[in-house]
Amino acid sequence: MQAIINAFPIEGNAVSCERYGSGHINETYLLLTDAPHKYILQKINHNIFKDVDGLMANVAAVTGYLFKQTPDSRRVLTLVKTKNGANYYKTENGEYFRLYEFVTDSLCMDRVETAEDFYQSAVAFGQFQQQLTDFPAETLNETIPHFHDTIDRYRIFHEALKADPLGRAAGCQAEIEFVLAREEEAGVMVRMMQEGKLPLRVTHNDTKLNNVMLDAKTRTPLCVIDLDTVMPGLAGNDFGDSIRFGANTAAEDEQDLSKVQFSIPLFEAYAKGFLSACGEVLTQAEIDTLPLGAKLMTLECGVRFLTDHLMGDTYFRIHRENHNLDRCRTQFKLVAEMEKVWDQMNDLIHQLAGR
Ligand code: ADP
Ligand code: GN1
Ligand code: MG
Repeated sequence: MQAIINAFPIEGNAVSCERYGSGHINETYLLLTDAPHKYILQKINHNIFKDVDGLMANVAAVTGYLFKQTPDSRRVLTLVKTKNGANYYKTENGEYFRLYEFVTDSLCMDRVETAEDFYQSAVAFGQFQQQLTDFPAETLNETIPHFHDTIDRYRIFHEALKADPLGRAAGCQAEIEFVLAREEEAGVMVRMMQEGKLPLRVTHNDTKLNNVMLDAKTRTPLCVIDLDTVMPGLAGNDFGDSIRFGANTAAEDEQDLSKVQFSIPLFEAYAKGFLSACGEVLTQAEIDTLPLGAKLMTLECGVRFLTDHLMGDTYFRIHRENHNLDRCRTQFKLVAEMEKVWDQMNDLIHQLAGR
C-alpha cells in the first residue's frame, strides 16, 4: 500500500489505511496522516469499469466544472492527482487507484434516519443535476454501456436464466416469475426516451443515500460523491434510484421481508426536496413519470441482483451466501408495495409539482 500512497502528494505521513464504507463496487480505504489530514483512497473496480482512463476523465471534468461554480472541497468531491499530474495511479500488477479529499465533518448514511435528512439528500441530488444542466454532455464517456437500459438488463437476465451456470434458477422461481410478469412495463421509460418523449440530461445514475454527504452539524447538503456513472440519463431514474434505496423502511439486504415496506411519507419527503431543487426545469412528461422511475429503478435493480445471483455473484460484492438473492427480494417486495399505492404516489407528485 505504501508504494501506492507514495504516488500521491499527500500532506504529512500516512499513519493508517483501512477499508471504509459500504459501497458494492469499488474498494474504499480511509487514509489518515499525521498532518493530520484525511483522504479517501479507492481501488477502482476495473472489472466493471473497463475504460479507467475515460472514467477518470469524466470524474476530473465533472468535479472541475462543479469546483468552478463552488470552490470548496467540502462542497465538491475533490480529486487529488498523482505526483505526475495523472487522474489515477496504475500499479505494476494492473490495479488502478485514485485519491479524494475526505469530506470532513460530514454524514454519509446507509439508512434514512429522519425524513428531513432524506429531504436534504434530495435537495443535494436535485442541485447536482441542476448544476450540470449546461455541462457538455457529448464530452462524457459512457463508463458502463446501457447502464439504465432496462430493456437490455432484461436481455442479460434472460441470458443468465438460460445459462443458469450454477443451477440456482430452481431456487428462485418466484422471483423469476416476478421479473417475467413485468417485462413489458420495464421498458416504458427507455422507449419514451427513444421516441424523444423524455429528454436526456447529465445525471448521476447511482443516487443512493450513501452517495451523498450532509454537513454533520446542520444536516444540510455538502456534496454528491461516487461520480463513476455520471452520464447522459433520465431525471426520473435519478429520482427513482433514491426512492428505491431510501423509501424502504429496512435495509437493502434485509432478510425479514415483513420489515421491508415502502414508506409514503419518505417518498413524499424526497419528492419535495427533489422538486424544490430541480422541479422547474422538468418537462411535464418527466414529472408524470417520476413514480414510474421509482418503480422501474427498483425493478431493474432487483433484476440486476437476481442476474448476479444466477451468474455466481461476479458484479456486486457479497458478504454472505445468497446475499444478492436477499437483495433482489427486498427490491421486489418494494415494487409490489408501490403497485398497491400507485395512485397515491402519482397524485402526490402532481400535487407537489403543482402540475
Ligand atoms: P462505491 O462505488 O463502491 O459505492 P463510493 O465512491 O460510493 O464507492 O465510496 C464508498 C463509500 O466511501 C461512500 O459511501 C462513503 O461512505 C465513503 N466515501 C467515498 N468518498 C468519500 C469522500 N470523499 N469523503 C468521505 N467519505 C467518502
Ligand atoms: C451499486 O457503487 P454503489 O454501491 O454506490 C451500483 C448501483 C446499484 C447499487 C445497489 C456502478 O452502487 O447501480 O443501484 O449498487 N453501482 C454500479 O445498491 O453498478
Ligand atoms: Mg457508492
